[in-house]
Amino acid sequence: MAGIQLKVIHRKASLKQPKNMCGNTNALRVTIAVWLLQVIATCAQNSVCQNLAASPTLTMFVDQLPIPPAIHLTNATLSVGAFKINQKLHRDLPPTTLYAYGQTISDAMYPAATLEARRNQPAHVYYTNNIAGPHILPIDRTIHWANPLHGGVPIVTHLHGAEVQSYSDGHPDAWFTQNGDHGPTYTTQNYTYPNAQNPTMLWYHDHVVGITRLNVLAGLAGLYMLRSDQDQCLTDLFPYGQFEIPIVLKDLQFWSNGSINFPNIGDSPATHPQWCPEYFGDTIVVNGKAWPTLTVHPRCYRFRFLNGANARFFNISMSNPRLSFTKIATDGGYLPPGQSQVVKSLMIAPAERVDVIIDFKNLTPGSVVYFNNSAPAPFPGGGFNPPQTNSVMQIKVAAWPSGTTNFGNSSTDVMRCVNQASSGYFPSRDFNGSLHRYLTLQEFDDANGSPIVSLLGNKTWNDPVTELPRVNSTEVWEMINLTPDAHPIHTHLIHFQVLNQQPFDTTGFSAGTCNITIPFGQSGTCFTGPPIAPAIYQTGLKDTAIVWPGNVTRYGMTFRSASGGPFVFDPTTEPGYVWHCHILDHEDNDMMRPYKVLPAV
Ligand SMILES: *[C@@H]1O[C@H](CO)[C@@H](O)[C@H](O)[C@H]1NC(C)=O
Ligand SMILES: *[C@@H]1O[C@H](CO)[C@@H](O)[C@H](O)[C@H]1NC(C)=O
Ligand SMILES: *[C@@H]1O[C@H](CO)[C@@H](O)[C@H](O)[C@H]1NC(C)=O
Ligand SMILES: *[C@@H]1O[C@H](CO)[C@@H](O)[C@H](O)[C@H]1NC(C)=O
Ligand SMILES: *[C@@H]1O[C@H](CO)[C@@H](O)[C@H](O)[C@H]1NC(C)=O
Ligand SMILES: *[C@@H]1O[C@H](CO)[C@@H](O)[C@H](O)[C@H]1NC(C)=O
Ligand SMILES: *[C@@H]1O[C@H](CO)[C@@H](O)[C@H](O)[C@H]1NC(C)=O
Ligand SMILES: *[C@@H]1O[C@H](CO)[C@@H](O)[C@H](O)[C@H]1NC(C)=O
Ligand SMILES: *[C@@H]1O[C@H](CO)[C@@H](O)[C@H](O)[C@H]1NC(C)=O
Ligand SMILES: *[C@@H]1O[C@H](CO)[C@@H](O)[C@H](O)[C@H]1NC(C)=O
Ligand SMILES: *[C@@H]1O[C@H](CO)[C@@H](O)[C@H](O)[C@H]1NC(C)=O
Ligand SMILES: [Cu+2]
Repeated sequence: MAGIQLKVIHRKASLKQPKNMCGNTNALRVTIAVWLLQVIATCAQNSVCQNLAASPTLTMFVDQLPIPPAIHLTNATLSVGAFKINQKLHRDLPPTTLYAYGQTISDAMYPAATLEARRNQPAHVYYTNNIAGPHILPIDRTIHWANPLHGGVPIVTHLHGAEVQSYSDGHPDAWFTQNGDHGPTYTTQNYTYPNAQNPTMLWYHDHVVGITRLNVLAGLAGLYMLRSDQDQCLTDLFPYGQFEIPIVLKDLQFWSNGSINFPNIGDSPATHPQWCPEYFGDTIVVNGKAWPTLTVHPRCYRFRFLNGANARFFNISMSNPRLSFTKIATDGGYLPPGQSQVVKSLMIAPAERVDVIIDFKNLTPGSVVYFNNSAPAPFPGGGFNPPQTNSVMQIKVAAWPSGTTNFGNSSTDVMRCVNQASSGYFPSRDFNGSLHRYLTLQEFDDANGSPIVSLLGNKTWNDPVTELPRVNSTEVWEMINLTPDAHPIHTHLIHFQVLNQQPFDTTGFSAGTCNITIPFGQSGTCFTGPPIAPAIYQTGLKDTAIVWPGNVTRYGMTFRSASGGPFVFDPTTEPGYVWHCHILDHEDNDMMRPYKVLPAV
């Protein structure tokens, strides 16, 4: 960044309105002449941030919603490889080249097979890399990235939401390539998952430093279901793939030949030739099909949502106002007994999960329901919402086949199972007297007002570790958002709870004319209002939560297992953990920090 004038921005949207680099001379304000010439010369094949050629128009609701197959983890080590594949993502779209996990190249797919784990039965997964370079998406070599000596496509897999020892956590520098190059914190490809935590839905995805956005967008992602005896009742009522429906949301943009259209000219190309602040596609893909359709019968279904997008937030609602979501679990497990939430919309930021029951019992066969999306992109400012991104998928209600005798259980039966599943996981937590850490979220611009980097705590990924909590301790991390965007901030190893959020004066804070440690109402405070209880979508045990602009969001963190007991492994060993923004374009540049857990005193 030497020589670039850094300017902290406060109120300007990080995403400028789409600018037409190819047609609108007013937008051609790239200051470096070389870049200007390259842009003009290569306009036909290149695409610029937020100005991608529209995807081919695809007929909605023609493909069945795919259900990823389930693989049950056993005591034997499961081998999971990363492969380059071609996959049809819509009836009318030529196959798309993807990277995907599989046991072999022939069963590799996006999303990958769902791994089924049993609580307290440790599993071993041996990851292999079968992908030769060059990368199918453009790498930006000016941001900090793996940069393997002999080329290729580095991978490393993180099991998101898992309580694991850090050598199995998919540390961003623990990457490896097909031909044996590896990053500085690499020690093994044989990962151990203790599965000792609360039952919940996790997901496994790539986490390589500097190219996570490319590897995940290319398809390296799959679900991981951790089940226990305690939620067996629910598992029995809602068998996976039949009445338990995983929903992996994502947005992509396509060329007419089916390839992913990813910008290869950045927003501030003189600084970063490719990097863009956020990737948004105009096509909504669910479980690997664009705008799919699902047929249900009139009964209760369990839907397990994951936002697997790089940057797009989803706010999901149903087109039939009589239907509601009964939310039973979040990232870290079930809501406490009796605290399920009946809601009309689901706000889901990248990497967040929600587990809901929907009762279709009172719908007449032949009815059609849509899952719609209303979240502005970027969130909450908006600017990239082509109308088709408001449609997600279709659900058709079909009559029971003749001869059916089991019409599903009553909602009373369902809630009895929910309460049974959730009992016992909620150790009381008290954050009074905890250590508070004050951590800024900041975005920096070039002289033209284009974003070039985002930081946490004003530190880069490479700066020495500053967050050093102790085993068993509680801490409050105050996320001070100075940017115009909401950021889904994710912590590895532990689940936290959002304690509250509080509006503050971002300008005064940055100028140093007010103090963020002085309570609202007292002289010198930065706060402009009292703390506000977490929104309904911020409640429950979380490993990723929405940190709104203009607010300080407080994470109550306990450095022991979310199930209440101690970790069943040593969390203090190398290479340690990370916390970061889960907008993958931000995480890659440079909104990610290492953190390490110290022994209890
Ligand atoms: C698998 O390991 C568990 C302990 O984690 C043990 O109880 C069980 O017997 C093992 N099963 C087999 C088939 O070896
Ligand atoms: C992976 O590690 C586990 C535990 O250390 C071991 O039992 C297993 O054999 C290893 N698997 C491979 C393929 O190395
Ligand atoms: C698909 O089309 C794009 C845009 O013309 C091109 O850059 C890309 O190389 C094509 N991909 C394949 C696999 O032909
Ligand atoms: C989500 O959408 C619903 C309408 O469907 C709206 O009432 C709600 O405010 C939205 N949530 C957020 C956080 O914007
Ligand atoms: C929801 O999606 C359906 C199907 O595409 C569409 O007809 C409807 O207008 C959408 N509703 C909203 C509120 O966006
Ligand atoms: C589900 O319904 C069946 C049939 O009425 C009943 O036998 C069973 O106990 C119910 N399951 C639960 C978990 O309530
Ligand atoms: C901890 O703080 C909360 C809210 O500030 C308060 O309601 C509660 O009484 C405190 N608990 C103890 C043990 O001091
Ligand atoms: C951020 O860190 C730089 C040094 O790296 C320092 O010059 C600057 O004042 C810091 N800004 C804030 C807001 O702390
Ligand atoms: C953490 O706390 C629990 C209970 O409070 C205790 O049993 C355990 O020994 C502690 N662990 C360490 C490493 O201090
Ligand atoms: C804010 O106030 C605290 C004490 O409440 C003090 O330690 C700190 O130095 C102050 N910070 C600034 C920037 O004035
Ligand atoms: C704080 O966040 C809320 C949403 O939770 C938002 O409505 C409000 O505008 C934010 N406050 C400021 C000062 O930006
Ligand atoms: Cu971010």
